[in-house]
Amino acid sequence: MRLKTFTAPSMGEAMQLVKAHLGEDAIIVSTQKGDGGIGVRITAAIETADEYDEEPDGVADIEVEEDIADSLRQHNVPADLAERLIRTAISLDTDDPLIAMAGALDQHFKFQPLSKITKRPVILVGLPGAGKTLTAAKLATRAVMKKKTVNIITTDTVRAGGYEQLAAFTRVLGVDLMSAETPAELRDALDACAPGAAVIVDCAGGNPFDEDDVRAQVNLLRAIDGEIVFVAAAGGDPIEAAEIAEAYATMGARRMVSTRIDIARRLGAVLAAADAGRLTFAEVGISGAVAEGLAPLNPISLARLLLPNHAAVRDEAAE
Ligand SMILES: Nc1nc2c(ncn2[C@@H]2O[C@H](COP(=O)(O)OP(=O)(O)O)[C@@H](O)[C@H]2O)c(=O)[nH]1
Ligand SMILES: [Mg+2]
Repeated sequence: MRLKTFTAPSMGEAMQLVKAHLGEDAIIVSTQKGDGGIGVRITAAIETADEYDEEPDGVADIEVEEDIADSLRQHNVPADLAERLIRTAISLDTDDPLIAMAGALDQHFKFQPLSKITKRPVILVGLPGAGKTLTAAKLATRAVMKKKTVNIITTDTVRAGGYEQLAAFTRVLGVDLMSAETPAELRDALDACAPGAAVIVDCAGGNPFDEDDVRAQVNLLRAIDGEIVFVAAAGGDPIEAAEIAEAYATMGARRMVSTRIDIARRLGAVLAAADAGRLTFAEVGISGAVAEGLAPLNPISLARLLLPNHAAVRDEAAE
């Protein structure tokens, strides 16, 4: 398989580039907005000659279908979502399970990394222990490494050690940390941030099924114009993850960070959450370390996580 990414001012021009470079048989794996929201970026793939097998028509399709169905089952992806993904994967008419999986993921989900966090404050919400504070520290580290000014506001003032945990990171990074308990304090803290700074708001974990908790969280979220990002640890029960994601989507979350992807052995809950909450995949937490512990997700990297043996199997076959 050959993968190539093309950037052009419009979809039509990008498609022309794909055809010119990879030919008519190219399969579109993902389409995204270009950098800064300008233009279009298309990733396309083409199977290389040595990958064509000599099996009769239809056999390869069945193998792809089986590979994808097996991996979705192993990951505990809910049956209805798995069925939709398999149907799309088959329709792409490719012999390569990785391309089929990536293409299906691209059609069913949206992907947009959190790299451009300077415009609106990024507000991290989710269950207690989801990984919000570590994600805030990772985002701040990334901004500092790019020499951007970053301010962090924590609303986790009640829990013992809530502030201290973050302060330990921000001291090392030399980043300003403020705390805000009420909507008015949150507005004040935002006003006090450095002009043009990237702002990250680390929220206290709440219970999305408790009316009082939800009201308090929503009041804080409404106090400022921020991008609400749902943070959830990968693994666990897919149905439960879907219900939690839906609850946070109702509170205004549009993107999702899945943490502890390095620990999780089944990603059904991650897919089910994004599907139920119609959440855009932003990033994944790939380690407990602050530096380099966060990675953007795209259809291909997610497909690789779901088909972990695929690359190894193909490499073996090529030997
Ligand atoms: N291995 C690993 N650990 C993580 C990751 N994200 C968070 N953690 C750990 O998960 C625990 C809870 O994280 P924390 O940020 O305090 O959660 P919060 O309650 O949502 O703020 C901590 O021990 C973190 O170090 C990750 O991506 N990988
Ligand atoms: Mg926290």
